Amino acid sequence: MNTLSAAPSGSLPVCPSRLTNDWIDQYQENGYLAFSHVLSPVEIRASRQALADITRDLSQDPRVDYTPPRPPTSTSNQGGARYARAGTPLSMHLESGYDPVGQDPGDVELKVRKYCGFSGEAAVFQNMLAPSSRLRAVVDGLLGADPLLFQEMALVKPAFIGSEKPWHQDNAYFSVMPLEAILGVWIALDDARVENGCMHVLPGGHRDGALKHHHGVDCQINPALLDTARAIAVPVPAGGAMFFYGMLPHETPPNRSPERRRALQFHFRGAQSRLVDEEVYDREFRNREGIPASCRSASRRGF
Ligand SMILES: O=C(O)CCC(=O)C(=O)O
Repeated sequence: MNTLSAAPSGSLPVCPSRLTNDWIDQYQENGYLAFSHVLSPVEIRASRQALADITRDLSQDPRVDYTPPRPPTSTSNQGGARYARAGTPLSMHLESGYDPVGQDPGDVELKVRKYCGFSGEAAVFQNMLAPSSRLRAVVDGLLGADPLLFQEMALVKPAFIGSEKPWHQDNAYFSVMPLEAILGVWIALDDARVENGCMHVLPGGHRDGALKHHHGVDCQINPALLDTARAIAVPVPAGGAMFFYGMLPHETPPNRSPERRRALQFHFRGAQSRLVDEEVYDREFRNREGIPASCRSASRRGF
């Protein structure tokens, strides 16, 4: 892994209010763009506070559905306790092996690994997604007018115990066509560095087609299928963001550092894209040998 060629987080370009053709060319060439100052310091603070409020609300409200942790296994990082508010998309997932019952919300917050469906919970999230926002100026510049937000997660790597997200292409998890019409936005709420689990990408890898996914600790690509010597780390300062193709292979390593790493992630699809059924997607998202390569096809085939 070529971590030395990663840009120091302070040296990212400031997010432009409008994308020039040079930026668009760079996106098409490398499969991603990374900018600082997508969120203001006020938005960073408000986002962190909103996640803390969600943690307190979910972990203290007896009406919320609670799933206790499963015994940790070496093969899955998804057996942690979960909270979900019925009738809403909001849920919160904790790291494996942690029992939050009876714990202080401040302690629980330090063990969260993921929030789903959170954007309706605070104005700061709605504002950053509004058509007039800096974030949307980039998304619209890359995907065209009126992109559709179809997935949102806040992804956290707690200090010392944050688990890895192995190599994958986000399109392996979806079933949207055409494949180029998906864009992920990953926004750092803390300085994201190699040590606390920043993004690592394979520049240009979005042009190499679909790679076979299987279920290991997560739905992932066998690294032997990737030229990981080409991989680079993409450190991003708090408030900065990476915009990337759904076909771009990427991963984040575990966090063994004392610094927590929080991020927001949104997925948009182009206005003309469409959701297709599994059979249609299997014909589209297949590897060089013609084998269906998505996470769902891996589940069906038992790997
Ligand atoms: O934030 C992370 O650690 C991983 C994000 C990611 O790659 C994903 O969820 O697709």
